[in-house]
Amino acid sequence: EDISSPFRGLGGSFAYNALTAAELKALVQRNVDPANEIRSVVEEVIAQVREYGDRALLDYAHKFDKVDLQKLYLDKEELAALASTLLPEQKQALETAYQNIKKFHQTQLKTEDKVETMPGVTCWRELRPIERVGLYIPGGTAVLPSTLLMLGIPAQIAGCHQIVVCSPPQKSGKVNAFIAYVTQLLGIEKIYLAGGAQAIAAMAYGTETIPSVDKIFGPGNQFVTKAKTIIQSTTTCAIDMPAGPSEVLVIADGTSNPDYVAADLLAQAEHGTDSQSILVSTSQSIIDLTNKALEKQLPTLPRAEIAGNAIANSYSVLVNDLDQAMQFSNLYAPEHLILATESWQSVVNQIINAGSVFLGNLTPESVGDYASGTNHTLPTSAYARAYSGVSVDSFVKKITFQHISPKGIQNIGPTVEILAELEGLHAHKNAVSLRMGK
Ligand code: HSO
Ligand code: ZN
Repeated sequence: EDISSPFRGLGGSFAYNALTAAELKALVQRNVDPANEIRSVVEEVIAQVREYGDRALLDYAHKFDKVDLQKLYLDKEELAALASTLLPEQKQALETAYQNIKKFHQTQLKTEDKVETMPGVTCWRELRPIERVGLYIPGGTAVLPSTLLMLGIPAQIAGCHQIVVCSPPQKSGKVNAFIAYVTQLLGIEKIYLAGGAQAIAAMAYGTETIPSVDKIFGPGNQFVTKAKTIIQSTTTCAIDMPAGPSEVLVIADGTSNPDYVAADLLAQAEHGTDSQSILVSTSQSIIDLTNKALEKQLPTLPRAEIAGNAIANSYSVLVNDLDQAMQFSNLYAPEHLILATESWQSVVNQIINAGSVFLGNLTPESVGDYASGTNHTLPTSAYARAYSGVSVDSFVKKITFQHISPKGIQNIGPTVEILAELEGLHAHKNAVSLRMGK
């Protein structure tokens, strides 16, 4: 932290009415590719993993994770030994989260009705799991076992045949014990010890030890994200979504509690110095009180330095009313939106762009991050304008089917014949005419 400019809460403060259209656009702009300069580094990592497989992964573990691995995975027994070190209340908390997330995601698996578009012409969709999926669970400054729950549970519900989990090894050559316990809840028997861009390359191309997959999920640092976008455009392996720094937008009015609002802004800020915590309020005094509460709460946090930097890079926006707040929020398209107001019901319908929404003064983002049931893998960097968060849908394909009966071919045949004719595609026309008995 810079001692010449003591922490005073949110770094920027704007008034919505004073902003020009161009200023507004600049304010909601996130740098969608801050990591372009690391492309060549990541391309080199991918090339090494393709060429040398396990050997490259062991070398990278030595170089980046500072550990000499004997093998590139932990098996069921090793995971069980790690998991056994958890306290009973820790196991209980992970189990409660597991149950809630499972309950919520199970309802997403729906069978669709068959539709008879014309007599004898029946169309429908059926779900099939993506066969092989790869889940990346970051290590780094904060290990996130909750992310394994958020990705593993929908994969399990979807019925994916093979779930490959990669996580960077700790200096002990193991993974965090909480992650090990979650593998037990999910019935996953192996964790592959690979991190960073090299883990993504391994799951995309496969190595002697790590199987290749059809789709890769999970957050990560700039190197991981860059690797995901590269493999998405150069292989048939898909990815969940482009991931940027995490963000929250809190809408507050005279009915908000500034201590709660500050706590929510800090919860987001402690993820990383590049996190964004945006406060949009109808009340200047709530903004001032929130900044005071930030000053008070920040020094109590173990990750104060990270959170303080993120808050200093964030801002508040003063608006006339909740309608204007929603206009700004929809433009920003936040990953997380908190409606910290008693009047949340009056604005819910106006939400157009957001990843996940938290309603009222007693609903912090933290509950959704861990345990309420919703998924925390969400679109950042304004991708919420077009993307949804991870769900069971992300782990399935929806295949369309159709069946034509003898009556059906007579009913639909003439339409197809005419359309084929007007496109000049006579083989298309014939495929129908023959079946009509012409
Ligand atoms: N807020 C993060 C998820 C998370 N929080 C994991 C705590 N652990 C991104 O949505
Ligand atoms: Zn979080």
